Amino acid sequence: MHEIKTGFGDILKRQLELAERNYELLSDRGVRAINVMGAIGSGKTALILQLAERLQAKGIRVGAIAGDVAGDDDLKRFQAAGLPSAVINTGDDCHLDAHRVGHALKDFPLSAVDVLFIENVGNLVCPADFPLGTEQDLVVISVTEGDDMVRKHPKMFAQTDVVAINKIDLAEIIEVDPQRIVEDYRRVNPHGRAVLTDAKHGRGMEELLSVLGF
Ligand SMILES: Nc1nc2c(ncn2[C@@H]2O[C@H](COP(=O)(O)OP(=O)(O)O)[C@@H](O)[C@H]2O)c(=O)[nH]1
Ligand SMILES: [Mg+2]
Ligand SMILES: [Zn+2]
Ligand SMILES: [Zn+2]
Repeated sequence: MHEIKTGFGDILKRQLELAERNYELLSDRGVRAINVMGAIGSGKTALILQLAERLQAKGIRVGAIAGDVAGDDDLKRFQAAGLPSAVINTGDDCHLDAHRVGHALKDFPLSAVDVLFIENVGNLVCPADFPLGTEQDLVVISVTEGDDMVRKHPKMFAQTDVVAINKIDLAEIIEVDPQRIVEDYRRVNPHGRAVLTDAKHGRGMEELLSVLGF
């Protein structure tokens, strides 16, 4: 991968151009990409695997790119599910960016997929500032993170129109009311859609797919 030699002020502008390029490449190849963001352990990988299974049952071919600081754990989960997949290890960076994704797309078998999930690095802060060139964004939060995730990260939720509130099977146990999270989300993003999910047992998946437009 080549270095981009620019001052800090130029980085976001350059990233926007690269995101635009990714978007064009993906639409030229007929691939619909979804940037899946959310905290560490919120259930991003589990949710992608659940959605992939259901999409494949509808005859839609699915691929996945795992974005992680290090390691290939999520890559192996995608591979075990038979998905064309790749990993982007970001090293020091706590987010994916359009430059890294562009390089990954160059090597990816795009002709083998209709939908490409790009799992971002786990955090709710800087991924909000780095568009990747995907058609859609999805944020996954879990009730186990507490009921204040939306209030603490208004930017991420204001700009993301689909949110999965995951691990609802654990809501009662940890005494978090998912409806509070839904209400917070409505406040920062009145036209967004929140879906309650349990990616471990596969609940809420059909509704989430429908909200995503499948
Ligand atoms: N009980 C429960 N566990 C879940 C749910 N979704 C994910 N998990 C578990 O939470 C852990 C982290 O999930 P993972 O998909 O790796 O999260 P990621 O870091 O966001 O990709 C795993 O042990 C999953 O099995 C859920 O809805 N309910
Ligand atoms: Mg993961
Ligand atoms: Zn490059
Ligand atoms: Zn970051």
